[in-house]
Amino acid sequence: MTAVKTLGQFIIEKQADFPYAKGELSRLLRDIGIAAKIVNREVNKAGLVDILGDAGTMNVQGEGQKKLDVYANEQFISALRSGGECCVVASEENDECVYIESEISKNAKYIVAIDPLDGSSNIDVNVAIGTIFSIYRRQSSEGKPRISDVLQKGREQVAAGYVIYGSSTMLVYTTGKGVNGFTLDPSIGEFCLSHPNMRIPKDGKIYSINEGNYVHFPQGVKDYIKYCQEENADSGRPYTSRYTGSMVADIHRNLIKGGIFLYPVSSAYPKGKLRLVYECNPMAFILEQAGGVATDGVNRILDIVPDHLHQRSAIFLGSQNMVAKLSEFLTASGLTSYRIDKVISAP
Ligand code: P6P
Repeated sequence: MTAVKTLGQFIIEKQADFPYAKGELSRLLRDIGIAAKIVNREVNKAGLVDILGDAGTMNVQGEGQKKLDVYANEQFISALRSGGECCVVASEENDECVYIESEISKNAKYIVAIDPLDGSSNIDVNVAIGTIFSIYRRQSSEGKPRISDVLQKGREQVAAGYVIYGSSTMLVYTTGKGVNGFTLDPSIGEFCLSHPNMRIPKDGKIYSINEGNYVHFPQGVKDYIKYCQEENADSGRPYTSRYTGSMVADIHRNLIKGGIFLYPVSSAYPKGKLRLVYECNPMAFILEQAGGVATDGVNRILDIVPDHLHQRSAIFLGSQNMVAKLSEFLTASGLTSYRIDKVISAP
């Protein structure tokens, strides 16, 4: 019986990976873990408490905010505010950045970008939802943090992770030295290491895309979908189509089993639907650290310079060989697509 290793123990143990760290990042990750447990408690009883249904407010995306969205946002911001290690929170649920200007945070050096409850349209139908977070070190040296501290390239992230509230609740994160997964044990109220050193298979047989938008997809994406659907025993095709409409759930499954997640541009979302700063970048960092690839079709996601906080991006990420095959179709259709051989392979 191997000893249980909690998230807290693991974070402290790995702190040695950062010789100059004085514990701030460790405490920041701990604060996020605590908020995740609080949100998990409410997610698990959402069907029982009058916490469902629209809160009547709209977020910056013009989407109806469900009460659980609002609650989760408040919990993460509150945990980050009281933890003292974060100076700015950029949240999907807030039009503008939330600057943390408390006495305890006056020397805080970290920026957190977060989608507090992604996939919230699935709350009412009991499909897995998630939290996605991204952590940067502030670049400005003094005074009020600048928006440039928030709009950094994804490759500047010092950590990224997600929480999936599903059949079990897991927290998966990276600090740039591989990916590790922790499952919440409700009997002790701790996230325990359950998936050490997660690696996505180089190949897979699952493709995840909302095929309802097929007619609006770029030709190369249409061609790739048809490739996935062809009968070819040698390559295990037709592949399996799996799509829940919850980015965290779809990517978590593909990370474990191998697969590709695609959200191309469409007529409804000419720049893509998913948000670069707090959805695409953290997921791209995690997938690359697990040996996968993440691109918008032309650029490596982590190399894109964000223009504004709620900027959207097309995204194709997952198993290297599947993204490479997609890129062949994008190139054949005339797009100067991203070349997988440029990918920085994870350790
Ligand atoms: P569609 C949920 O609203 C979300 O932001 C992601 O979690 C998910 O992958 C995507 O949008 C689903 O979008 O257009 O397929 O419903």
